[in-house]
Amino acid sequence: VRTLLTCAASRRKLLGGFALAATGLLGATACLEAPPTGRTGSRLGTGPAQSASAAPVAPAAPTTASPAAQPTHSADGHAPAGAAVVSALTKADEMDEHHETGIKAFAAKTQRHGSQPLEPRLVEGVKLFELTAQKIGWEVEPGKWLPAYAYNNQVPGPLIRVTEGDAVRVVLTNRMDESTAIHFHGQRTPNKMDGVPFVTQPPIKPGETFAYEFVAKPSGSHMYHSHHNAAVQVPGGLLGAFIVEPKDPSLKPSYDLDYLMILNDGPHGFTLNGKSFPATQPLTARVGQRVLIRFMNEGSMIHPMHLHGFPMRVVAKDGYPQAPWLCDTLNVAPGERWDVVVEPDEPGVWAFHCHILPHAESQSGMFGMVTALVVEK
Ligand SMILES: [Cu+2]
Repeated sequence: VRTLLTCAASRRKLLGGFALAATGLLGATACLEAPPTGRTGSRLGTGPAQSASAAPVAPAAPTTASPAAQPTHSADGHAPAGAAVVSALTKADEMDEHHETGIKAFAAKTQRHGSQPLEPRLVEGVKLFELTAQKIGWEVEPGKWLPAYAYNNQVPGPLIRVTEGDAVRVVLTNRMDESTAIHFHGQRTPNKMDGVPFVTQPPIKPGETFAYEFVAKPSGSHMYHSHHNAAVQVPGGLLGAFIVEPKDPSLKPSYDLDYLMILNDGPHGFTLNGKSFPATQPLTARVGQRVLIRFMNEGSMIHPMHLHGFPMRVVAKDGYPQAPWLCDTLNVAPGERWDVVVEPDEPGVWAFHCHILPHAESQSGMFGMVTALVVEK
């Protein structure tokens, strides 16, 4: 099983030819769009990525074109006629250019990525993981640095992977100017390790350290995140994946590649694994490989994740195995984890995005929850 990280080299190689493929992708996307209805907003002006809260973002209303820019319609009422053709084409070109620029920038480089595997120290049979919560700056898309909360300077926090039945100790040091606590979402911990301030423990104050100790169970795709000032700390970055491999490996679905897709929607905009398109990273695979994708929603909104080209076979919900079923759009609600397996049989660059379209695309092009599954022969 190759992990998210070991895929990086082949991902870079595949993307060498991405610009060409992306032109095709742009063409296909453009066909589905309504004709331009007004001036093209600037990327910074219209992208909900700039939204400063987790409140739902209303779809941008089409702006009314100025009378001078209004195309004169021909008798059939559809195509602009005469001089208006020139004006319409100019507008179309402008909008297309914005879209193309975004696609060509994919997968844009930004500093640092989250979900780096965290190696434990073995202390008397216990797997000890160390986390430090700190406020940092995070590059969500090229050049766009935003204030973030982070575990070990990453958004999402480091990937913790253990095996069912492991004795686990997660030691959290709080280097922030506010209190915090960690909840291991989906784990059946002793009550006092549940991580809810004033319910099961006092808040971990600035400068303090707290050790969470429990036996990892049940298996599956789980999460850890702050449970204190959580509507701010979690969208701000205090979250991570907590994967528990089953003790009995025969209970695992069979797969060749293992990808994480952590959704978030807060002060960083709409993000996949802490980055917004075009800085999101593609998933890469070869024809015939079985690709496991672990969706996790740490945001406050539902995100119907839609993969072009291939069905997704759902194999687990919240870490619990399910009788498999097929879909191409999967609602991932806040707090949920869904594991799916995809078996691509057709090479190409396949769009992969949230289907609440204002989370993924504006008149100035794609942004937010957009990535691609890049399939090589
Ligand atoms: Cu969405």
